[in-house]
Amino acid sequence: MYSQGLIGAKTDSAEDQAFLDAFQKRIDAEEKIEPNDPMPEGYRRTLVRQIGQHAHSEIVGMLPEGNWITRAPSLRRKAALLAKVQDEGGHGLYLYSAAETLGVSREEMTEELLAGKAKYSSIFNYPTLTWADIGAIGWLVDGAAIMNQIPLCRCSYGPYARAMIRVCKEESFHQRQGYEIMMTLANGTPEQKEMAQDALNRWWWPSLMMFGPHDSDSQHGDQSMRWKIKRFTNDELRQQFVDSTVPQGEFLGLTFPDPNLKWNEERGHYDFGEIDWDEFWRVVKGGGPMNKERLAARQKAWDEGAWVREAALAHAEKRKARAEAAKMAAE
Ligand code: BYC
Repeated sequence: MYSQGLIGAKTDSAEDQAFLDAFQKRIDAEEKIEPNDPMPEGYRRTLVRQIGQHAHSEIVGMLPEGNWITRAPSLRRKAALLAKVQDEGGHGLYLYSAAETLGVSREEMTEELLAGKAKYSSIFNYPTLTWADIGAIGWLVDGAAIMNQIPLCRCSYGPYARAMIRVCKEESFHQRQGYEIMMTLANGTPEQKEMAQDALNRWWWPSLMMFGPHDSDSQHGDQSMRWKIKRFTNDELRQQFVDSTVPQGEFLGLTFPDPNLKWNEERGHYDFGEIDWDEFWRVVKGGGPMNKERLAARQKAWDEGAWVREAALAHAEKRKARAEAAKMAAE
């Protein structure tokens, strides 16, 4: 399996135990780490990997929903969906900027994505087949994203934590617009209720996969918890998501596609069935239903935007040359 996050890595950092201990002391004291602060190379790489993956997820995540903007059932739904998809684009931009504070450029991150080296969330490799999928994405996918991202507002790295505050506020509007679509369908005609149920059937398990592998298989989990990049483990967040989402589904009168889902009085949590981890790793490694299409769409956007990047560079060079000429003339 490939691993991202090596871009821009320095190999010459001298990190003796005293340096690592002093850094951990700052983390344990809940101090925020800022871009120019000394930090272990592993901390920097972990953040570049996670923030880069997060940024790519937001941008690739515009594709499944963007697919339905022209087919939204009313002007009101279209306006809300347009705003949501634009918000996701904005989240990608804040996150690329947060990652850039760690010494990696957006171009490098994009090249890693297009080369298939950088990951993005597995959830965006599933197709959006009906309008109900837009409801299910808002309700479940944004719901899972909020569960994961609220604790990231307390991440030890300042720029990531601060970017998450606005992102979470916007995700909360996204989740409500999705749930409202599901509510309308679930209370509509039998065909509409069936569409809502079908969307729940297809999106439930992939939404649980968003939280990553079991804690026992999470490569980065323990270290990221020690560094307070992550505040909860993958399994803890998944359980919180199940506990808060099941009553919402029951309120809609829908059934979750998991015969093992039931309230466990003793634990004070819902028990649920085992995720299909073969499917998870297949999708993560590029074998999901939409992986090829998603990367092809990003490649096309990157190629078609080349002239904009070139024009911006040429403009910057002209301005610099003009400023230099004016300075020389003044001397
Ligand atoms: N999909 O050691 P682990 C959104 C990878 S978008 C793909 O547990 P970690 C939205 C993981 O990267 C929100 N890959 O990793 C947008 C690692 O591989 P590498 C997206 C996954 O980092 C539009 C390996 O598996 N949210 O809100 O400790 C519309 C082992 O995992 C996945 C974020 O990106 C996955 N699901 O924990 C609507 C949140 N899971 O890197 C909504 C930020 C794991 O060694 N990210 N992998 O090659 C995180 O919180 C953490 O990175 C994760 C994984 C919990 C996802």
